[in-house]
Amino acid sequence: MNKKWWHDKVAYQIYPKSFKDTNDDGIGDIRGIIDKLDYLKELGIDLIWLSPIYCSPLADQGYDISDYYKIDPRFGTMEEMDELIAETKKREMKLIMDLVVNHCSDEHEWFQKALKDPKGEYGDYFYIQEGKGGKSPNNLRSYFGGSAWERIEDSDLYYLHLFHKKQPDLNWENPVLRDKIYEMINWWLEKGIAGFRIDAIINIKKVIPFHDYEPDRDDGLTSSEKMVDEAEGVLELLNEMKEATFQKHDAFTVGEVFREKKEDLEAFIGERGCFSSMFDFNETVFGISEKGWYDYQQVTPDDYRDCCFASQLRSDGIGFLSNIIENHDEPRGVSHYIPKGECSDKSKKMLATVYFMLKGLPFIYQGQEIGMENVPFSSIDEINDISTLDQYKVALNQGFSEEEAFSIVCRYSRDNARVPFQWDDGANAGFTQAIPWLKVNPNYKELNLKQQMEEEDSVFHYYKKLIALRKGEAHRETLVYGDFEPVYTELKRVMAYYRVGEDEKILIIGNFKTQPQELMLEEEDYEVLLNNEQELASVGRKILLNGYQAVILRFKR
Ligand code: TEU
Ligand code: CA
Repeated sequence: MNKKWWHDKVAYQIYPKSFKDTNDDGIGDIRGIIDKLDYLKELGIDLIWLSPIYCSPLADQGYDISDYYKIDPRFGTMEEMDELIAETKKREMKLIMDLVVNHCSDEHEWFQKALKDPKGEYGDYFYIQEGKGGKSPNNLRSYFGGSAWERIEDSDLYYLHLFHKKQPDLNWENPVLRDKIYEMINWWLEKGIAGFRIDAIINIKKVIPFHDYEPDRDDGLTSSEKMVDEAEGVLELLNEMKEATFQKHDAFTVGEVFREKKEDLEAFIGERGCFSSMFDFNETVFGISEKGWYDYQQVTPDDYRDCCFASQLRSDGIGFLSNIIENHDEPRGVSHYIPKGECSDKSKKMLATVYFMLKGLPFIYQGQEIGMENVPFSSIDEINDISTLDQYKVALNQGFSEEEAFSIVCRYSRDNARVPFQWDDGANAGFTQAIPWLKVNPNYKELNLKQQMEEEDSVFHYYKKLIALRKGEAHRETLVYGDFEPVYTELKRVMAYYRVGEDEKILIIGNFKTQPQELMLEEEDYEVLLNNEQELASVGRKILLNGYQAVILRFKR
């Protein structure tokens, strides 16, 4: 495998609105990120993914962009953005931005012009179609609920929005639009950013002409996923984009790709793939049913392991996946993957250990490094996320009571991960002096960075050790490039694998049980590289893992 500059990086996702507020308006800002760069450096981060900070009505928290060339004043100014780019460079960190080009905001100038003259030049930037006998052009359902078509006032025309109606889909069949997008990408790359996380990109290819689908719920609609799965030719578009932009800049790109066709993995992330990497969502979407994500069932430890391993084996010899336990669209990893009632510092460290050493690029979502947990929301009025509000409606329509519907949508709500970062035990967890845009998790008094920095065996210090181990000279080669080999898969609630290097084999094991588990090692002769406890009980080749113990062991080859 040809080595690339990004292979050995540890990445960190910042959700700017909730990271750090410096001007006391309750909203995180670019200045707050600049102020915390030294903190990220200390943690060991060298690649930062910034969720959108472009001009936006924030209907979908910035994933609805009204000007790709401007910074939203709530986040700061272009001067501050330039400063952020310069300050990351100074610290030898790479900064990537979010590229949201499946859709833009309905407040974008392009869309405003399209509305004025749907048959004109800008009309062709979007999917604007005539209705069918007073109804929308087809029966797709948007990901955020309701029809994916919105009627344009005083006309029989509709525009397509696979997400919210404030996010009209851009027409990728139009070469003029594509050039506009490529121009914008190059403009940012020339400014000095290192690449992009590419939003919802699998959705850019549509099935045209639009046709109706067999309804999958009694609303008569069908998930937009149906059309996306049926569409052919997304890779041609993505390769064109790569050649026109990323390739020339040796940029790093990580795609938000769902449900790609198995045989296409190489075309996405292989040596000549259209992206550098893509997220592994195999385990994150496990348990989400056709009915909608409100109906999701918690993943068991064995399912979690099997999903991760399947992805590892699938990408073996092909390329680098990006591994996560959470992001801004999901519940907190520790609340999602650790069985209810078993969440503790120890189990949090165990989960961190087993996902972090998988082959690929580890991403940490803000707050994960201190073990932030889901939020005990007390009423639907505390929820801001449009997607959660939609699923709440779906659940009500399915016959659940308000109380039930609220309790089930909370489990997977995107707002679990979107509440402010817990910096300290002061007012609003040290995030802001004002009223935060989203409530702070009340557990911040006991769970915050300041306290964890002081406590030597905190989750934070453990993440530091994990990162240092992964990036340290001694084992980097094995932990980045070594083969992945599953082991002890016959044991329940154990997640274990080897990373096999030239002259060493590194064994990563986590016990997903509160009870101890016994394990027979291949050899007696090993070195303990990391342990989430003080001791490892052993007799010869036999080791006894305590409940939720995790260890990383090194064998010579
Ligand atoms: O998420 C895409 C998204 O919502 C997917 O889960 C979607 O359901 C999938 O493509 C269907 O298979 C991204 C962002 O991360 C999210 O925050 C935005 O709301 C969304 O795109 C729209 O930009
Ligand atoms: Ca602010």
